[in-house]
Amino acid sequence: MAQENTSKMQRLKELFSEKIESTQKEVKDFIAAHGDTVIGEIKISQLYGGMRGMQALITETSKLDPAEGIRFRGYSIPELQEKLPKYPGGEQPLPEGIFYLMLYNELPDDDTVRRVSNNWARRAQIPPHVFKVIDALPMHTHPMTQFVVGIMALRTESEFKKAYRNGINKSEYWEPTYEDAMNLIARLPRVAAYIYRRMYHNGDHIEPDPSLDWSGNFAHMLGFDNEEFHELLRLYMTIHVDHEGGNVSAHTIHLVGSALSDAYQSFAAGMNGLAGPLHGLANQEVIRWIFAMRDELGGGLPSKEQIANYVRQTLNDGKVVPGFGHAVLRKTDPRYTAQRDFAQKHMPHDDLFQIVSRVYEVVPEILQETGKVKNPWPNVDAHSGQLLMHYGLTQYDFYTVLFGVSRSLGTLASLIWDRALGFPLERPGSTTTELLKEQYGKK
Ligand code: HAX
Repeated sequence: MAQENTSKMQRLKELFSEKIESTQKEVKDFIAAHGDTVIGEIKISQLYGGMRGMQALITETSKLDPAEGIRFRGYSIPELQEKLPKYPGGEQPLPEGIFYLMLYNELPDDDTVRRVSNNWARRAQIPPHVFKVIDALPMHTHPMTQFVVGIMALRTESEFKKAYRNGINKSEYWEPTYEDAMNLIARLPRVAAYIYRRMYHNGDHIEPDPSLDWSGNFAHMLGFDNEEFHELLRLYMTIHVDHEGGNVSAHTIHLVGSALSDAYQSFAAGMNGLAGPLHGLANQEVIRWIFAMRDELGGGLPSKEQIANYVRQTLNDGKVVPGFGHAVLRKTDPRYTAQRDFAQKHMPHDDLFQIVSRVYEVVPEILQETGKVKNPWPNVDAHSGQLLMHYGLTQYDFYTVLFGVSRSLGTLASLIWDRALGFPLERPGSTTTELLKEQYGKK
């Protein structure tokens, strides 16, 4: 039995290894032919402005178009909702499918997705010390901190770490990275669910059900066995996977990985970035902001005028309106639209959905009035909390952990490719204001 399991896992890995050589050649030939081509210019304002708009990274798994939104290996979210395999009787894509697409650059069929599901289920064993380490943290530790601690505790299992110590040849780096990435993806839902049940259900933990798909099992371990919630989580886990390479979490994982830190170290580093309020933590901040507004206005559905006043107050207090704006996008985030469609189908009369919809009607115009916000439209985080609330996942401090579990799929697929393509240590140059003034200040 153990032998049969190993050979099934081997087949997915062999399939990937077959892709490497041709892709390496493609990239090498392209660099040889076009390596000196200039693709843009860098302005001084970009150095001070968070490098917006600078093309500086190669990330194969997805590309973000400001006017259109995210495409994963060329496919938009609505296209993936149509083309990716679904759970029997379900309508939402299985995240196993988008992972396969990102890693293999091919749309999987039902059978392949089942193999990915089974592969992860077989890898999902967590060593007991990981739970002990999490249990040692005070209960008021933020769930994202517990998540990062859990990931670092899992690092005892790193295959890359062992292989490097044993002197692995650099041409083989991808292999233990693949093992680490697959093991980590398989184990993250269990770690996340453990934190959730520890914090909010008196440590009443739920055993995994390996017969379920990856996100169905995650929902089950969180304590949600309603099939509609499983569908929501499949959608959630699919749309949060990746957002090209420059966002804080993906970029951090890529950067730390370039030092040949293993997948556990790299992913934990990225999760600390996701935990920032301008990035993934915005999903908890949206709900906190809406609840604070509702409380201040005495409950119920606020009028458009009341919302407008509250938004203006937020801006006057020198705070951001969470869930709105984006560093790259210049339209309503298609990930927001996918969640809105889900709400319209499954819970059109939900109270919180009414508020989220009304906020959408009011906020963009006010942000536009400021004259400085480049994208007044809602991003992915403006909607996700409402959907989770509807099904009873009300502990919003936990929301960024869900985002983090999903983000493993895109960023770790990228990390495997980083090692397969032999990407070097990332080390851009920096300069000083004094030097810039000396060089360019007199022109
Ligand atoms: N509310 C108030 N002010 C905002 C704003 C918002 N939602 N979005 C942008 N601005 C402000 C910026 O703070 C900046 O102000 P200053 O010039 O005074 O510093 C100005 O408008 C220009 O910013 P920008 O160029 O439009 O946006 P950035 O690329 O600098 O920042 C952010 C992009 C996402 C960080 C920004 O829009 C923001 O803070 N949004 C709210 C937080 C949020 O929802 N974050 C999640 C983003 C999606 C994501 O990563 N999810 O994980």
